[in-house]
Amino acid sequence: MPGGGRIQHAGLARKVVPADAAAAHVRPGDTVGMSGFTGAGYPKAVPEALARRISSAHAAGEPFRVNVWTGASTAPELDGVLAAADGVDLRLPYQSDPVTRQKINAGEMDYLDVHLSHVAQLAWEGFLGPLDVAVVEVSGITPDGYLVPSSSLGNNKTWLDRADRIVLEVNSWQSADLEGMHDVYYGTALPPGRRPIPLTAPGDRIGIPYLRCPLDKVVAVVETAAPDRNTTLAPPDETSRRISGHLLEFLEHEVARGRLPADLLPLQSGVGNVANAVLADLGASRFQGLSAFTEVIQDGMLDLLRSGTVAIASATAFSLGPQAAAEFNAAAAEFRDRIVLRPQEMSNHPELVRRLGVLAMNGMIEADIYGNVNSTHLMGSRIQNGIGGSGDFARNAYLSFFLSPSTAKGGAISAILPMVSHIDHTEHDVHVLVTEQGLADLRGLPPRKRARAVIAHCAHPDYRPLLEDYLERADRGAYGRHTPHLLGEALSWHTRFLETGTMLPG
Ligand code: 0RQ
Repeated sequence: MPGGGRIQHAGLARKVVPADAAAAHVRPGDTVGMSGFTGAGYPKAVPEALARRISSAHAAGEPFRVNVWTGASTAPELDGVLAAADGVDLRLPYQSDPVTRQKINAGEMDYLDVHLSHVAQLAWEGFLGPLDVAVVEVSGITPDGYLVPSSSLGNNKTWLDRADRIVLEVNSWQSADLEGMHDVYYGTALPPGRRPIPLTAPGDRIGIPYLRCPLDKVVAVVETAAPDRNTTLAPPDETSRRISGHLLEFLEHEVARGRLPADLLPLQSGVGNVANAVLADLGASRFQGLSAFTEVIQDGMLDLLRSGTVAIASATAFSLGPQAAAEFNAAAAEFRDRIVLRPQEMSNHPELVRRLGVLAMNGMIEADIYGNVNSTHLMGSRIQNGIGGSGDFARNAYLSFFLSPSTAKGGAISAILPMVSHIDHTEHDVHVLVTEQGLADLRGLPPRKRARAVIAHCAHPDYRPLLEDYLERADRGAYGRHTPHLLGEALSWHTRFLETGTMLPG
C-alpha cells in the first residue's frame, strides 16, 4: 500500500473500534461468516472477543450460540475459543480443531461437512438461511474502499456480498506486498445465468486484485497485528518418503509412456505429512517448470516456487509454518507474479479442475479393496477433519491419487479394508492408490482386478493374506461376482478393532 497506513479510506478509518465493541454486533442465534482457510487469514481478535461475550452470557444463565461459516479450517483463536466457550451451534464447511472435533463427536455441535467449492453456491441459493454478520480479515483498505485481501480468500467475497453487517479486521502483520497477488472473479451467477469461466491456465487473471465491499454495511473495523498460526511440519518420515517415491516413479513412467507431458499437468496437493514429502521429493526430482492449481500453498510449495520446479501456483490460501510465513512476508513481492490467490469457488471449481486436467493428490483415512475411499471418519462414526477440497479435485481430476500409510496406530489398523466404514470418494473417482507398500493403478480395471491390485500393491504384509482370503471367499460365496462381498464380514475388521484394540484377529 502506498503511504504506510493500512486503512486509507477515511470513512472506514472512522469506524475503527476495539474488538469487544466490534463483537457486540454479533447477536445470539446469528450466523457469522468468518474469513480463514487452513490457518491463514482468519480474524484474530473479534472471535476471541465474541467468545468472551458468550462465556459471560452463559455465566449469567443466558443462552448464546452462533452458527459459524468459514472458508475451511482456522486456528485456536477462532475455532478453538468459540468451541471452548460452547458458543457454536452449527459449523461448516471444514474444521481440523481438536476442541471443535471433540464437541462435534460428543454430539454437542452440529457440523456440515461440505465440498469447499459448493459453499458459495449454497450461501447464495439461500438454502442455509441468512448470513447475519461477516467478520473478514484483510491486509489493507484502499482510499476508495476496496479491500486488499489477506493470506487467504476462501469465501470472503460471498460473505461480504451476503451478510447484513460487516466487521473488518485489518491485520498489519500480513505483508503489504500481498496487494496484487489476488484474483477475485466477479463473474459468478446462479443458474440459469451461468457462463463459462474464462480461465484456461493456472496463472490466468480473470478478476480484480481486491474485494469489493458494500461500505454501508460495515459496522466496525478492528486493527490487529497478529501472525497466522500454523505448525511447522516435521521433516518427512521414512513412510511418507516411500509413498512419495512410488508416486514420483509413477509420474516419470507416465511421462515416459507419453501419457503425461514432461512438465506434467497442474498439481493439487492436500495438506499433511505425506503431501509435504511429495513436495520435497518433487524438489529433488528432474521435473521443472511445473504448475499448481491447488487449494493451499504450503512451505514445500514455496520451496518449489523458489527453486523453479514450480513456475506458477494458483491457490486460495497459504498454510505456512512460522518460519516459512516470516520468510514469505519478507519477500512477498518476489512471488507476486507467480502466485495467484482466488476465492475457493474458483480454486476448487469443477469446471476448472476438469479443463486444466489437474493431478489431484490427497490423503485418506482408509480405502477398500475396490477403491472406495474414506477421507473423513474414524470407524465410520467419528469425524476427523472433513472432505474439504478432496472431492472437488478427485471427482474432476485428470488423475486422482489417494495416499496413506498402509497402517495406523502402530499397525493395529489397516488402511486397506474389505469395505470402508464411510465413503467420501467412490471407486469411480479414485484412479490411483498409494501406500508405502506400493502403488495400485486402478484405471481401466474391473472390480475383482482392482481388488487384486490394491491387495497386492497397497496392503501391509500383516493384513495382505487376510484380504486375499476375504476376496477368495467372497468370490465363491457372494450373491454376485461383479463386486464380491461377504456382507456379514465386510465391516468386521472395524468391529474387531473397537472390541479388541486391533484389526488383527486372535
Ligand atoms: O490420529 O492424530 O490421533 O495420531 O488419523 O492421520 O496419518 O496424521 O494423516 O495428517 O495425512 O491426514 C485423511 C485426515 C489424513 C487428511 C487425513 C488417524 C491417525 C491420526 C491423522 P492421531 P495422519 P494426515 C486439501 C484436501 C480430507 C481433506 C482433504 C484429511 C489422524 O488428509 O483430512 O483431503 N483429508 N483436503 O492415527 C483410524 C485409520 C486412520 C486413522 C489415520 N485408518 N483409522 N485412524 N488415522 N488413518 C486440504 C483442504 O481441504 C483444506
